[in-house]
Amino acid sequence: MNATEPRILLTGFEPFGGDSVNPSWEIARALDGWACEGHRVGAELLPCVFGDALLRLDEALAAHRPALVVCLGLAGGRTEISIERVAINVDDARIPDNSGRRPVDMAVEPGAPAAYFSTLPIKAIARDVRGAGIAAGVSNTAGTFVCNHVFYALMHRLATRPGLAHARGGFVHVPDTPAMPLADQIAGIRQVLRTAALTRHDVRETAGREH
Ligand code: PCA
Repeated sequence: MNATEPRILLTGFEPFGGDSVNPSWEIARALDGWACEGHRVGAELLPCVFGDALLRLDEALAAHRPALVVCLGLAGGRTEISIERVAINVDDARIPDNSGRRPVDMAVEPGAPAAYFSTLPIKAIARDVRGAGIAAGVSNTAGTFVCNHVFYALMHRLATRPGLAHARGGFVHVPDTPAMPLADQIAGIRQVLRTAALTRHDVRETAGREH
């Protein structure tokens, strides 16, 4: 591996909530080492545990020093690849995490801003994934569980750490299998990374909803 090659950090989560697999990690590990538009993908597994997931994220950021970070998580019940728009500074767990932690109305980062936007070109990504024949859309909520926790912490780090000042990042939720077969999910995330690597300015087209 060329040490000067810009890196894409791609994370996935371990299974949670009684599941035996998590497609987010299956996708990330399938793409580990992939050469994407002049970048090299490095995959890392995050625990589905409040706090501990951020320690792993910090280790991964330090190890990869990425130009681009895309964190993946499973959103059971959704049927399309969801490009998340916004991370909020709230932990509010409906179910326990994998260590039995269940924070309610806690800040991810006390004293930090209420929310951060993804710095990925979310609409161009959703458009291009759909163009590849895979269901995708912009989502306006990443929830309040460990995925939003990681998304918020990632964006806070990108916004505040000088060493990460030039890195862009965001979060993508994927459907369960078999709602979307794993091969389609992998193809969809390849397109997410291609568009994210190549596109600096998002397209101006609505992904708005009334509710
Ligand atoms: N999905 C959960 C946490 C881990 C995952 O893959 C979520 O959406 O918060």
